Amino acid sequence: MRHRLETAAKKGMLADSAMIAHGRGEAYDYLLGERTIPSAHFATQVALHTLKNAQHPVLSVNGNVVALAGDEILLLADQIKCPIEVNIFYRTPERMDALLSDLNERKQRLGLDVDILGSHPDASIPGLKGPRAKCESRGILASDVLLVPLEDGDRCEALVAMGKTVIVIDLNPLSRSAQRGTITIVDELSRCLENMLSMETNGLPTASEYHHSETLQAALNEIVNGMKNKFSSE
Ligand code: PTJ
Repeated sequence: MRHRLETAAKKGMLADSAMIAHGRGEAYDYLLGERTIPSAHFATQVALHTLKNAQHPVLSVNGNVVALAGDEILLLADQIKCPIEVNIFYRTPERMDALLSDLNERKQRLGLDVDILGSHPDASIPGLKGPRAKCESRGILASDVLLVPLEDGDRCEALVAMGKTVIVIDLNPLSRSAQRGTITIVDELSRCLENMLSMETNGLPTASEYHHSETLQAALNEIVNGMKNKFSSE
């Protein structure tokens, strides 16, 4: 995963703070035992059901997401039949170009027919200032359900305030995005996407069966209980 980020950084795809964000994720992943915990597996099932049943689902991606799991996000968009929108916090024309061409190369290699948006922002997310508010009217603005892996807290809040169902993937159950999202999957991004791609899609649980605060508490409990028992059996 670090190597993927190094390669992406050389191509100009990443924010300067991408490695810091990744390091925070790695730390939480250690504490969670580098596995998909049961509450995250359930939240992933609910998220997949919600995406599949949305009117206008969109997968929002940033630099870290394209670098770590560009193929998987394209495969998921293909499965759900929805667009991907490149929507980055530290927006520059150079980074947008690098991310859009990386995704388009992957799409061609995989032979997929997925709409990749982000190059023509003609709308903005209310409540946010500056370039990070930019989005496309036929993408994020029109969406009813959004997948936002590794999202920044402000943007997550602004999207929820727009009335969207926001599905967050974040290893830190205490982050503002994890707390403010509608459905939060406390899992590592690429592991979560692989789970979604291989999941049985019949009989998935619905959003009415998902309990947000219990899901976040379950992740914290895994961390705390895992610590308690760590050395007691040795
Ligand atoms: O490409 P940009 O400009 O949109 O910038 C992207 C980053 C990720 C740099 C930016 O959004 C950022 O600074 O994010 P934060 O505020 O550091 O938040 C990242 C969150 O993602 C943290 O809570 C991490 O624990 C979590 N995280 C990091 N890597 C992973 C992860 N969660 C799941 N899987 C990961 N691989």
